[in-house]
Amino acid sequence: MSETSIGADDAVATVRAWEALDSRGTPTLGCSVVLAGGAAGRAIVPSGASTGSHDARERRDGGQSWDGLGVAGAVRVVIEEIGPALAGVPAREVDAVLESWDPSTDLAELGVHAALGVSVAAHRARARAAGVPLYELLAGGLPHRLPTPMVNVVSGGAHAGGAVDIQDVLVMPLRAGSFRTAIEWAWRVRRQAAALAERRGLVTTLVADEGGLGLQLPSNAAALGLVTEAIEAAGLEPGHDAALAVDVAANQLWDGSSYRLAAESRRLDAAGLIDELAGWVAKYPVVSIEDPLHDQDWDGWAEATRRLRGTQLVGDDLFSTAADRVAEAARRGVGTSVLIKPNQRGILSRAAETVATARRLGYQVVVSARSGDTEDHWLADLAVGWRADQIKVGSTTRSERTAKWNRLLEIEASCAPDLRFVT
Ligand code: 2PG
Ligand code: MG
Repeated sequence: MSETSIGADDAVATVRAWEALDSRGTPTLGCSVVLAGGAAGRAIVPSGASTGSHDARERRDGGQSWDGLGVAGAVRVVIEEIGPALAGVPAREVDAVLESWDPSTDLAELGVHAALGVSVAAHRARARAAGVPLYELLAGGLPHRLPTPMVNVVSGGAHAGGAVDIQDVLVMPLRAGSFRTAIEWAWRVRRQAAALAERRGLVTTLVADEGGLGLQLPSNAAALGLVTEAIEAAGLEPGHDAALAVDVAANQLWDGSSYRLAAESRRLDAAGLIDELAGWVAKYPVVSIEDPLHDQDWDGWAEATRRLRGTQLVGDDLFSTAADRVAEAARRGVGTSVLIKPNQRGILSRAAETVATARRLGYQVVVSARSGDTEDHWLADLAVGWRADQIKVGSTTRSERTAKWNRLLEIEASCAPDLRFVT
């Protein structure tokens, strides 16, 4: 570890960076920013497995160390270049400096690790200097609201060794009344899903990247059926108290000519996949579908938006948290909701611009963690500060997931009278 320092009140004084590990054991970057007045912020950067073609780039080292996955180069950039350049810069201008440093939309020069680590750490330092929580700093005076959680129950795809093809089957409490109750309901549903699966002789102790159950089920629809049953077994009414959300993560299924449902030995074209999804919506209480088609298929997305009207259609890989792609979607009448993953853009101000664009164009905002996440919980503050409608961080197990739920529970408990829970 090394550092750079200089002095002057709320200006950046010291920037440190180091290598860390994420929840999959993949190297990542930790960073701290200390201001001259002594206020400090730190951040660890997450990383995804299912990525979009427009995501900002990660710069990994290659070579022998950490089998090529290390980020020592990014650590060096923070310590030797970004730190000295930021010395004396007011903390609120850090993002602007990063933006002008690398104006490319994919952050090809700076890379996600260096940029996001510094950006989040600087925001936290600012909040500390102002004596307010990070969510308060980001809210800009607007009343706070807590997002509805989308909680992973059954995992598949790239997060669970392809146990089923779709990446997530999540439960979404609809009428919980408070964030705490919403998490308790989701917790009950996950427990019931595990109990039901156990009774059917399935192994439930092996969990996937995001803490969801990685079950060897006969079909994708069977996963939807199981979670629907679990909602009932938890004493809740499916479709009324709690519903299903699905992340198809279709980029992972697309092989260049068709969508491969390996668990069912089937191949579908876009129209076939849309039919399949429409069938699920008719049969199960599905209220939200993420990435129903791959991220280059604007026409397929437009068709899915028409066919699945009434169902939330979330763009993750489609948007890559980029404001211009949200604007393009609005022109084409595509999707209803934007997934916000800050590391898809790499600088908080850019992700915030996408949130603002989504709102202006009438899209819902869903803030999301990554499948390779960390014990750090800054995402929870972002979701509250940006007044997200929903948040998705994985299941109710595994510390990198519960860190975010726990932070939201803390925020609700600490300022409940000022807070509105979104349903
Ligand atoms: C997603 C995310 C989070 P990953 O696809 O929505 O679940 O996964 O971080 O692997 O992109
Ligand atoms: Mg996704």
